[in-house]
Amino acid sequence: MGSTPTNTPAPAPAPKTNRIGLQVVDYRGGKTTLCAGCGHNAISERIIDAMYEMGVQPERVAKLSGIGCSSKSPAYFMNRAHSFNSVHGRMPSVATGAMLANKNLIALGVTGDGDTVSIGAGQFVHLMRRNLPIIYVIEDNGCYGLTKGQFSATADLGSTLKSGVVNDLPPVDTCSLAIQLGATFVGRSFSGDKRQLHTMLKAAIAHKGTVMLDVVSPCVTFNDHEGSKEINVDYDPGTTFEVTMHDGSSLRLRKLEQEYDPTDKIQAVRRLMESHEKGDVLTGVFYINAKAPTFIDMLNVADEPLATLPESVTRPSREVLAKCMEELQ
Ligand SMILES: Cc1ncc(C[n+]2csc(CCOP(=O)(O)OP(=O)(O)O)c2C)c(N)n1
Ligand code: SF4
Ligand SMILES: [Mg+2]
Repeated sequence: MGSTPTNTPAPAPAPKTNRIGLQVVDYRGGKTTLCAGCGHNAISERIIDAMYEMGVQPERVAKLSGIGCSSKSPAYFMNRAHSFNSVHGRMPSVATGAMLANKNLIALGVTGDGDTVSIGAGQFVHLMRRNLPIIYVIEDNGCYGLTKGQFSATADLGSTLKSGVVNDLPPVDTCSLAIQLGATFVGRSFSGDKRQLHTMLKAAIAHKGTVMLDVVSPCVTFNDHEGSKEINVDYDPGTTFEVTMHDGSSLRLRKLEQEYDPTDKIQAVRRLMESHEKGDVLTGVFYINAKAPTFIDMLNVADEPLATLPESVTRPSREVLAKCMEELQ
């Protein structure tokens, strides 16, 4: 007698995993509370994908931020990573302390244009010149989203608020500034450019030193309704793309050509300035220096991270302390 054919369903395919055996869900975070269509949400998605694809152990990552909608976003990716939401504009000093205490961490700073270029300008300047190993992402919307959309120092000259107020101050270009100050991997992208941002983040994860990525990230503060949609763009290297923003204004993105040489610092600054003159927002990786020593190298810190050294090594003995006291008398 032949066996009765059964209709057993085919076994479900094994979930996709990365090189360390984790699934993409292992890189997700809490549900976002940011506005629908906010560019910051798209950036969180790209961080999740890039970390997953690069097979980064989530527990090695320290997510660091300041205050702002952008600075809230680390709550929406990589729940398994460490996280520190610091004071407005002060994330760089917390990041520096964390990395000096445990150089095995992968520091990922997520900040806003207000957090970085307004209140945090002093801290930003000194972070960039130290080449601390960190991926520093500015979610740049040209305004203080969290406190109702006032202009930030990256807002374009002549841009207008819904109230009619016109910005009459020139913007700070965070990328030129970072290059001149000493950052060793500097780029700009657009939150809705999945392809470019994804590739840029993966390269950033592989870099040793300060990565400064300025990601133009539209704020829908003044246009936050059910129809507010994420703005997606896809354009080729060497071409321009005109984006219409939520408030009706437009932005002309220009992507660096494939043959561009990112090791030439002077050219990088010149290209940024020339694009600015033309009214273009240049995107791509402008500058890379893979050879510069990092802040950790310069300080010649011990191989074993300070955070995991036993007390017997970090604490001077009673005799040593007594000797110090004697010398002070
Ligand atoms: C010391 C201090 N000053 C001012 C504020 C008020 N404040 C909170 S967020 C913010 C600006 C945030 O702008 P940005 O960093 O660009 O983030 P976004 O919300 O646009 O993502 C300001 C001024 C604060 N929280 N702390
Ligand atoms: S106010 Fe602007 S920056 Fe903040 S969540 Fe909404 S869209 Fe994003
Ligand atoms: Mg902002």
